[in-house]
Parts: sequence; structure tokens; C-alpha cells
Amino acid sequence: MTSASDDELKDDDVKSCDSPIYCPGPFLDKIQRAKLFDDSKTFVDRGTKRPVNEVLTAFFKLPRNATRKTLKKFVEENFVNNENDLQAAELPDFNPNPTFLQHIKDQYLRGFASYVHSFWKTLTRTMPQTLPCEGCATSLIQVSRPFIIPGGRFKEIYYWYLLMTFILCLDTYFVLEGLLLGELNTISKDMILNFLDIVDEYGFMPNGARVYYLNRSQPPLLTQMVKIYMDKTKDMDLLKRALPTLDREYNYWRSKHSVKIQDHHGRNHELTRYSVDNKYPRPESYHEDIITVEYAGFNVSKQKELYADIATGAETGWDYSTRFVTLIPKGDETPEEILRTLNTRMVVPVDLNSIMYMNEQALSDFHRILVTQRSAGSKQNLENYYRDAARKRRRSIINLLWDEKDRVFYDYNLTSRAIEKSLTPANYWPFWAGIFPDDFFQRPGDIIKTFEAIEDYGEEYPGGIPITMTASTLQWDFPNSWPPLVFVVLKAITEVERRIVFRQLRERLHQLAVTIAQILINSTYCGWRLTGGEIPGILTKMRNVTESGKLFEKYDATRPGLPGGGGEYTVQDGFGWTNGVTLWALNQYGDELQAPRSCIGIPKKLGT
Ligand SMILES: *[C@@H]1O[C@H](CO)[C@@H](O)[C@H](O)[C@H]1NC(C)=O
Ligand SMILES: *[C@@H]1O[C@H](CO)[C@@H](O)[C@H](O)[C@H]1NC(C)=O
Ligand SMILES: *[C@@H]1O[C@H](CO)[C@@H](O)[C@H](O)[C@H]1NC(C)=O
Ligand SMILES: *[C@@H]1O[C@H](CO)[C@@H](O)[C@H](O)[C@H]1NC(C)=O
Ligand SMILES: *[C@@H]1O[C@H](CO)[C@@H](O)[C@H](O)[C@H]1NC(C)=O
Ligand SMILES: CC(=O)N[C@H]1CO[C@H](CO)[C@@H](O)[C@@H]1O
Repeated sequence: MTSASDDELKDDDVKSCDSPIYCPGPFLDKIQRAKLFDDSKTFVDRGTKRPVNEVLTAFFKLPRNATRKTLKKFVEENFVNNENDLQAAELPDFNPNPTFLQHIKDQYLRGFASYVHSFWKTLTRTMPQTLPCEGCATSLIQVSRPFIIPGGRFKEIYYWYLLMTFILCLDTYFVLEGLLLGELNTISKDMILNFLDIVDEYGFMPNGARVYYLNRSQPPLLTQMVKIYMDKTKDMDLLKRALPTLDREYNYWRSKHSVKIQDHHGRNHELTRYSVDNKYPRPESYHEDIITVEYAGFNVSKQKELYADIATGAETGWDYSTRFVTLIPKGDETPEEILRTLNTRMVVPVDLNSIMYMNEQALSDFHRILVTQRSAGSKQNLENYYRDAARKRRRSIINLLWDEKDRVFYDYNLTSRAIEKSLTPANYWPFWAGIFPDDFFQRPGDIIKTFEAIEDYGEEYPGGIPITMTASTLQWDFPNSWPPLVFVVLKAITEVERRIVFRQLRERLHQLAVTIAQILINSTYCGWRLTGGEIPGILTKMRNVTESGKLFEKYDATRPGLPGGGGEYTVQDGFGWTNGVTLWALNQYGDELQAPRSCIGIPKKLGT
């Protein structure tokens, strides 16, 4: 018997950050405290020019009171400036004119989609497989196949961004089955294989492909990537390669991130939360974290707690947001003051648990498929094991996170032992996952109530659904609108819509989805247009613009086309997930969307 029960979940071998240069220790502390670069990430992204032991020897010979200038010189002498350490690569099987473009009615949107589709070519990279010397170090986690980068500051592959770049495959899930597939399958598979290799090596998927990210993960979407890839390709070889690794990743999450909760009826539940075991500044934001933590006047144990909550905040993918803090902002706090009240590990996030549920269902299906393939019963129980885990999780999510009165799911707050009544697009994730309370579809009037907030956003915010209602200056707060979370809402509406029998209600929801999609497109299209986007033969470039069309990682919900702001770095363009979501929406609602007639009236001055 190989029945996997909860007790058998092993605390799997997980490798942690142990580089003497890129991970917390005396070396990193000294260099990063000196704040040699504007962005702490600059240093940890540089590889060494000489063998690590020589670099360390030279470092420990420096006087203890070495000046900033001396340290800067030391870094210049010992580290390469490898801003461009990833190499541009050819995007395999690229077809400039995939079929889905023809399903977009509006010629401007079609031209726009064509541009976005072609942009993948500029985001394709490989990693150099050789270092400047024997014994040299780099923080990059090596992967052997090409991949798509998000763009901007993020030069390496990031975990949860990746699902979004796979949405190209997801297009075909709805309408164009198999067509796009023929073109971008290769890179999709390469990226999945890169991830699987990393999980095999490290025991989990780190936040990004750098050793300094080895203490935390990000929303666990690898199983979903395999799922949408499988839905398109039925590639059994890939599934066989992937499944043991996906099992292992699932075990990592169950064993390291589970939390037991007793409800008011005394019933026990197990759900998942983000939780990073960490007591140091994040290597890539070292100086920033020191200011947040050391200048706060906390005692040492409280400082360690805060470092853990900061790293956990990065694990959520929402770095940072008032969603995870205890402070009720008055509006004049500095970002540091807000972050000092992070309570990340005590939040049981509704989106994370939805993803875990989707993974449990997918893993159950995968085990069933492979068993059928082998026509043997040996792994049968894993199919049931995951099915059972999904069933339990669904019950727990409904028992603990559903609010009967508001008719929406909320996060659960372990500190107050109650739901946290604040609404973000993430609260709709369970619907995407197919989790509905038993009476949901019997109460059509209440379904309107569930989506009332989205209807209001649609009327009030012409630039996108705001991520929260709190204007805090943190980047996962108002007024920013994040395309992947708009995608979640659209998927949620789609899942509800297709289960509804009442025609009028179905149409109302569909109209809502089209409005939300149109708003998304208004923003991404105008942002692109105002930064020099053009369509050969159809639309000439706006005068006085030197750039050639940008998509941003986030937008301003109040002003369509303008990038969002706030947070720890300047707004990034590129941008993997925005491109993915834009193409998905253009395909999904392609015959109902229109290019905004004019992007004028939108302030011309754009962030960079
Ligand atoms: C560093 O310390 C040494 C001896 O402790 C002293 O001679 C030197 O002047 C100091 N340098 C600076 C820049 O403070
Ligand atoms: C440190 O501070 C926290 C709250 O600020 C307090 O609860 C805790 O008791 C303090 N610990 C020590 C060892 O003083
Ligand atoms: C959770 O509950 C505590 C205690 O009621 C409260 O202070 C806090 O603001 C709540 N929210 C979060 C995200 O911790
Ligand atoms: C736009 O270009 C014209 C001519 O090239 C120039 O006179 C004008 O000042 C420019 N306007 C802006 C806002 O840069
Ligand atoms: C999209 O932008 C156009 C401006 O060209 C505007 O007329 C339209 O109302 C916008 N659509 C939505 C849903 O906000
Ligand atoms: C996920 C991970 O690698 N976590 C590690 C973070 O670092 C601590 C020690 O500092 C390890 O115990 C964790 O396993």
C-alpha cells in the first residue's frame, strides 16, 4: 500500500539560501548596508569576476572601517557588471500571423494584438551556461532552456508571473483550440521543464530564479501551467515527466504552509497560508528592509518577526499591500510605517487556497490519466488522495471564508479568528476554481449581489478594477489596477456565467465581463498608443513620442492608459503578464471590444 495520508507528508528536503555572497551573512550585510547602488537588487544580481574564495579573502582584508568609496571600488574590482547577463534568444516556432488575430473584429485592436504577440520575441532569453572563471559565482539559478522574462527590472524568470505568460496557451482553451498551440508550444514546454528542473533541484519553486530567493516561494501555479499546457497538447511525455515533481511541490506546500483552524462548531480545518521562515533583510531589498525594521525601535525578537512577515509579504506576490497589515491608514504614513504592521503569516488568503484546490483537482486528474495509461492500479490511491483533499478544502473554504450576508469569500484572519471583511479582486478567485456554496445557483438575486462591487468598479474606474480601496502608496493598493487580478475576475464571471440557467442573468454577467475587459483594453491600448504605439499602414505614431509602444505591469484605475505607481521600484514595462492578459481578453471578447476612439484627454505626461 502506498496510501499517502496527512501523516506521511514528509518534510521534504528543501535547499535554502547558503551562498556566502548572495545570502544573509557578514559579507552581504556590509556591502548592502553601504548602499552602493540605488536599488539593492543591483548588487546581488552581479556575478563575481574571480573565484569566490579569492573575493572573500580580499573582502576580509579590507579595513573594518572601510569607506563607501573603498567598498564601491572593491565591488567594481571583484564583480562583473552583468546587467545583460541573460542572452536574447530566438522564440521558436514564431508565427507572426496566428489565427486568433483574425477573430478580433476591430482593426486597431487586431493591430495592437499583433504587436503584443510579436513582443514575445523581445522577451525571450537564455541563460549563459558558463561563468567567467572556474570557481566564479553568480546568483542565477541555472536553467538550460529558453524562457520569457516579464520585462523591465525583472531579468530572471519569476514564479507567479509565469502563468500569465502562458495565457497565450489559455486562449485556445476557450476558442482557438490547437491553433496558437502550434506556434508557442515549444517555449511553453521549455519553460515548464525549466521549472520542473528547479523543483527537482531545490525541493520547491523559489520566488525567482536566483539563489537569494531560496527562502521563499510565490503563489504555486506550476501545476496549473502543466494543466493548461496539457489541455492543449495532451503531451503524455510531459505529464509523466512532471507529475512526480508536482507531487513533491504539493507536499512542500502542505508540509510548510498548512495551518489548522477550529471553527465555531468545533470542527477542524486545514488551510494554507504564506509563511517564510526568515529573520534577515531580503538580500535583494536589504537596505530598504533595514530601514523598515531597524529604524522602528523594536526589540530583537519583534525585529525577527517583522523580517519573516516582510519575506512572507513577498511570497504572496502582493509586495506590498494593506491587505496584509493591521494598521488602518490615515493617509499620511510612510510606506515603512505601514510595513511595520505587516501580519502576513496570520492571514489565510482566499486566493492561495483557491489555487491549492485547483491543484488538488488537477493532480487527482493527472494521476487518474496516468493510471489509465498504464492500466495498472498502483497509483489509484493518489487520485483519491487528492480528490479527497480537494473535497475537504472546498468544505473548509465554504465554512470559514464564505460570508453568507455579503455573498462573497473573504480572507480569514488568524489573529481575530474571523473573516477579514475587505474586498479585492482576489476574493473572486474561488469562483474561478469552481467553488460555490451549495445554494449559490439557487439564489439568482444574490448572484447580482456577489458581483455588485465589480459592477460599481466598472462604472467608477475607467482604468481598471482597483486592487484595493486603500490609497496607501504601496503598489498593491489603490489606485493601481493589476491585469492578472482583472483576469481572475473575468475568469470568475465566466465560470459563474456558464453555470447559470436564467438567460437574463447570464446576459447581465456577460455584459459585465465585456465592460471589465473593455476597460482593461482601454488602458493597455491607450498606454501603448500614448507611448508611441503604431500599426503599419493603419495608425501612425503620435507626434513627439520617441518610444515605440509600451505595456506596463500595472495601470492607474482612475486614468486609463497611465501606468500605476508606488512601491519599491519604478513601474516596469514589457510586460509579460499584461501582454498575456491583454491577448487573452482580446481573444475571449474579440468580437465585442472596440479600440478607444481617442486616447486624448488623458494627460500626456507618462511615467517612465
Ligand atoms: C580606519 O581605522 C584605522 C585604524 O583603526 C585608522 O588608522 C584609519 O585612519 C581609519 N580610517 C578611516 C577612513 O576612518
Ligand atoms: C518585544 O516587543 C514585543 C512587542 O513590541 C513584545 O510583545 C515582546 O514581549 C517584547 N519582547 C521582549 C523580549 O522584550
Ligand atoms: C486581523 O485581526 C487583528 C485583531 O483583530 C487586527 O488587528 C488586524 O488588523 C486584522 N487584519 C490583519 C490583516 O491582520
Ligand atoms: C512637438 O514637436 C514640434 C515640432 O517638431 C515642436 O515644435 C513642439 O514643441 C513639440 N511639442 C512637445 C510637447 O514636445
Ligand atoms: C473606453 O474608452 C472610450 C474612449 O475612447 C470610452 O468612450 C469608453 O466609454 C471606454 N469604455 C469603458 C468601458 O470605459
Ligand atoms: C523555503 C526555505 O528554504 N526555507 C528556509 C529558510 O531559511 C531557514 C533557515 O534560515 C530554513 O530553516 C528554511 O528551510
